[in-house]
Order: sequence, then structure tokens, then C-alpha cells
Amino acid sequence: MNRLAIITGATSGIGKATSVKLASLKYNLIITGRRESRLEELASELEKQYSLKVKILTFDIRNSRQTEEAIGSLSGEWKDIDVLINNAGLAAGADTIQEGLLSDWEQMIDTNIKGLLYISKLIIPFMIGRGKGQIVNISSIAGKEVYANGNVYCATKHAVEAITKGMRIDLLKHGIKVSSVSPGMVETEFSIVRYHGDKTKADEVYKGLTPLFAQDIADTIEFIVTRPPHVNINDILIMPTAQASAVYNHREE
Ligand code: NDP
Ligand code: 8X3
Repeated sequence: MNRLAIITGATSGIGKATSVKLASLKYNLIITGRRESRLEELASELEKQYSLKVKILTFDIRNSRQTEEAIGSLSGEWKDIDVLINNAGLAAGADTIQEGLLSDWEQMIDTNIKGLLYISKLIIPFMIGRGKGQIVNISSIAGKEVYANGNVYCATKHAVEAITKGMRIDLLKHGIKVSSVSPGMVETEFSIVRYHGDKTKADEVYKGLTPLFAQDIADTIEFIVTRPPHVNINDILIMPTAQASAVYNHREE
């Protein structure tokens, strides 16, 4: 029987690449995000290519009611979720603490922390009921270091680190594995979103170096979910070769 994974933020970047990777591993999928047409397109591609079942759930993860309705709509075998990939997230803005916008802060806190908690709280009971499951939280180098103008984004990813550790402790007796993946720079829509659609600023982030690609993180997730039952990968910190820390990069002129 196929395993089942739910991936948040599957419309783009790491979530989309992970959906394709898990489809290639013969998982049935529940893919989520706000951009429905992208979810529909991905679902139909994956169903065609891998002959598996894909369900799409379109909702804003910042909204607890929408999240409850979406997960509440799952019935029968769609509740038998083996793997939850908590990926939906963003950085909004790159301003000093004194110049940052409240709206950016709220968006990051509501998505990266509260959204991750809302969906986890709804999925964990299914896993406890089955006495097994695996949660992979997408954190960041920003969950381990704080860099200039990273303030609130870094705080949200530090929170993801603490939540991951807390989940691992509380879910220990239920046989549920909990991991995190903490990437450095990955070229996705992340920087376009961070700079509110300014493509020129976004391109500057990756100028003169080869960043990670979404596929690299999907490969890392593949490693995590294919370990044998007695092995849990707690955390993987993965960077481009041209990045040594949140602040040290090597750029070719
Ligand atoms: P993308 O912008 O390419 O993808 C972000 C995904 O999150 C989209 O599918 C988006 O879907 C979803 N999302 C954002 N807000 C919401 C919301 N309110 N409700 C539902 N879904 C939402 O960025 P990445 O793939 O790079 O980011 C994925 C994760 O990786 C994030 O948690 C990010 O913090 C983390 N990360 C990224 C790094 C990078 O350098 N790119 C490095 C380290 C960590 P939609 O807009 O359709 O709702
Ligand atoms: C995204 C990577 O370096 O912008 O989490 O914090 S970074």
C-alpha cells in the first residue's frame, strides 16, 4: 500500500520539489497552499506521471478556521497520514527592528509559527491514533543564527527549532519521528516574496554564487523519510558550498 504524505506550501520552491520527490517514491499526496491553480496543475502532472492519488487542499494556513475546515474535510484513508512536511513559510521584508513593518512581522509569525502549529495540532491526533508517523519541519540557518535585518524572521525560525524539539519530546512515547531541515540560501520564490515582488533585489541575493536549489532540499527530505524505523534524523543543516554561515558567503566578482 502506498504511504501518504501531506506537504504544506506545495505551490512553489521546496514544497513543490518535495511533492515531486515523494511522488517518485510512490507516496499518495495531500498538497496545500493558497494558489489553487498551481495545486491543480501539480496534482494532474503527478497523477499522470506516477499514477498515484493526490488531494489538493486550498487554504491560508494563517487562518485557524480555514485550516480546521480543510483538514476536517479529510475522511477514510486520507487521514492515514504517514508524513507531515511543515514547509509553508516566508520571510517578509529585510529591515532593521526599528524600521520593520508590523504587517510583515504579523505575516511571518502567523505563517511560520502559528500556521505550523495549527496544522500540526490537527494532524498529530491521526498519527497518535495509528501509533506512528513522521513530521519534518522546515527551519532555516535563520533558526540557528541571527543576522542583520533578519530579526523577526530569525525569531520565527528559532521558534520552529524549539517547537521541533518540544514535539520530539512530547511525541516520543507515540512512536512519532520529528525532524527538521535547516537550509541556507535556496533559490526559490523566497527572496521575491521577501522583497515584496522586487525581482532585482531578489536576484542580488544569489549574485556571484551558486545557491542551493529546491531539489537539494527534496533530496534531503528523501534521506530523512527513507531511514529505517529505528532511526530518526533530528536535524540537517544544509548550505551551498559558497556559504559558510548566515553571513559568510563567497561570491565570484
Ligand atoms: P517559496 O516562496 O518558493 O514557497 C513558499 C510556499 O509557502 C508556497 O507554496 C506558498 O504557497 C506557501 N505559503 C506561504 N504563505 C502561506 C499561507 N499563508 N498559507 C498557505 N501557504 C503559504 O519559498 P521556499 O520554498 O524557499 O520556502 C519554503 C520554506 O523553506 C519556508 O518555510 C522558508 O522559510 C524555508 N526556507 C527557505 C530558504 C530559502 O533560502 N529559500 C532557506 C531556509 C528555509 P501560496 O503562496 O500558494 O500560499
Ligand atoms: C532563508 C535563508 O539566509 O535568508 O531561511 O535566512 S536566510
